[in-house]
Amino acid sequence: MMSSPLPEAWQCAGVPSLPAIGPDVVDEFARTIYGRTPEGGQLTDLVLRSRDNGVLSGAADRLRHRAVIACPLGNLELDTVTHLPAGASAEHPVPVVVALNFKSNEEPSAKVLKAGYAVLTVDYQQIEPDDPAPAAPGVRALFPTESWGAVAAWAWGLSRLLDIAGSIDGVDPEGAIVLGHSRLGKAALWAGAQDERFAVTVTNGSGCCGASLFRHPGGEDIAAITTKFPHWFVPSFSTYAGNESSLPVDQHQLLASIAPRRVYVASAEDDAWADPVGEYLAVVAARPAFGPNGIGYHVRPGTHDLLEEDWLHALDFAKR
Ligand code: GTR
Repeated sequence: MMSSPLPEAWQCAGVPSLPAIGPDVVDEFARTIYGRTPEGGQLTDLVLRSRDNGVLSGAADRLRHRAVIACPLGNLELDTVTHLPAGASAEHPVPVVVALNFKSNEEPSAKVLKAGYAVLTVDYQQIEPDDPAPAAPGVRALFPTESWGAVAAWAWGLSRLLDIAGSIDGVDPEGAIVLGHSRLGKAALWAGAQDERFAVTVTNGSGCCGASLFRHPGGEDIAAITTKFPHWFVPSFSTYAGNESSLPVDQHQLLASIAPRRVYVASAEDDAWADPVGEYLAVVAARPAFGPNGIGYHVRPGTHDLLEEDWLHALDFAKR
């Protein structure tokens, strides 16, 4: 689906070819950019702390849980919020969107819930602090593991949210959507590529190391992202700064690696730092890997944000 008319300049830009996608492609992304998300992390306890009826429209419901996840070197505790649409119950569970959030469990809009999905979310920094030298360690300190960046840690957290979804009455973990914006859109993409339980991956405004092509010039590049956010990736990723053409992969291959599961990419016209043209070209280049309606895209007017309309377009795609 290409839902908006595209700016004319985009239509003549180059589309890279899509190499054959083997099982080793995801390994290559792990080795080069994100680091390998380790196996493990077991949900051992889920305690309901509060339940508020009617906080949104009608009889929508909001559940707050404390989840305990046992990791090899200790426990991680998460304070999750589950937004249930009206009518969701143990007898009538609804599909779920799992999404990390920036602002301590912000609310999805009433229209999002009306679309019939539950939304399960947690503050992303409860999983891993977004800091090159954090005051308190995150989940990466709870694994005796080699190298994985914060984006991979957040992707790990998205998979744990899906584990949690399976223990909440009213939520059906089958057919789950993973969704994220910006740095959390990078994490959603990496989670979708690694965890086959996600039926639909939605990456919004994810830019460099998200949906946009490294080899399309414009916006943030490897030098900028690894200088400002060295903790997001494996340390050796910075050796590609200024040398994008030597990377063994590009982001259309990551999108394509998710097929035949489905992917939705969203851009904003004035989000130059995320390079919306590079995001669009990655979608076009990845398309041969997908069946009809396997990959969707929209670009809307405006700047870098995850708006209600972005949610609604993505959920509309997911329902097809
Ligand atoms: C920017 C960063 C982007 C994007 C964004 C965000 O500063 O350069 O890669 O992730 O932050 O997360 O809002």
